[in-house]
Amino acid sequence: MIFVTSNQHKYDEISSIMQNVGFKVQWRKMKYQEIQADTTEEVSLDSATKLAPLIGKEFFLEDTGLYIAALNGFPGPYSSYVQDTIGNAGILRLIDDLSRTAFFLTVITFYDGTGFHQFSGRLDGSIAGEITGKGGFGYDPIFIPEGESQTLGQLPLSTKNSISHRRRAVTAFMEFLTESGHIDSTDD
Ligand code: ITT
Repeated sequence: MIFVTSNQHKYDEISSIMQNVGFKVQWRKMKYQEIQADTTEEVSLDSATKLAPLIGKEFFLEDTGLYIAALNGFPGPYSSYVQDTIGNAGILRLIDDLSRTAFFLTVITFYDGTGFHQFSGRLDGSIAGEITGKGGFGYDPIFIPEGESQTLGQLPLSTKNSISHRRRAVTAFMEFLTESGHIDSTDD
């Protein structure tokens, strides 16, 4: 199964989750243009729709956003731009003494050769007081999952992979593949 992403961390997380249960993942390393839209679902579907004629066979991609309640869901679909501009330190400055409730949302879009299917996964938690931990990537050092006392930057990757937004989206995706009796033609 081809997974299109420019992000090595995403590939590592997804391939480890899927390969553990017997799905092969092939990395198509590609940076593609993303539209700015109101939801992560729209961004993910638009990207897949543009890539489908180029790839010409089944593949999936995913879009992830960090949604902060006190900022009305910002940065959400703008997470990539915000990480590249103000970064984690900028997010901490924006939140200041506001409520720290937040969640990650991953939306996978799968192209099955004719149509598109979406699967999402969410991880609730809160924004940490400071940037902590060297593990993970992106917003991980400022995000504490619900029920944990450390950030995703501090927790082992195996813990992140067992509870994450990405894990939940991938699980729904794999259930769909199994239930629909899907045979991966890229494995041949
Ligand atoms: P693609 O090529 O797959 O688009 P990307 O890194 O641009 O890779 P996104 O647009 O989905 O991916 O990511 C939006 C931002 O959110 C980006 O800055 C990521 O570093 C960050 N991010 C994504 N998943 C994350 C995770 O599991 N933990 C922390 N930050 C994450």
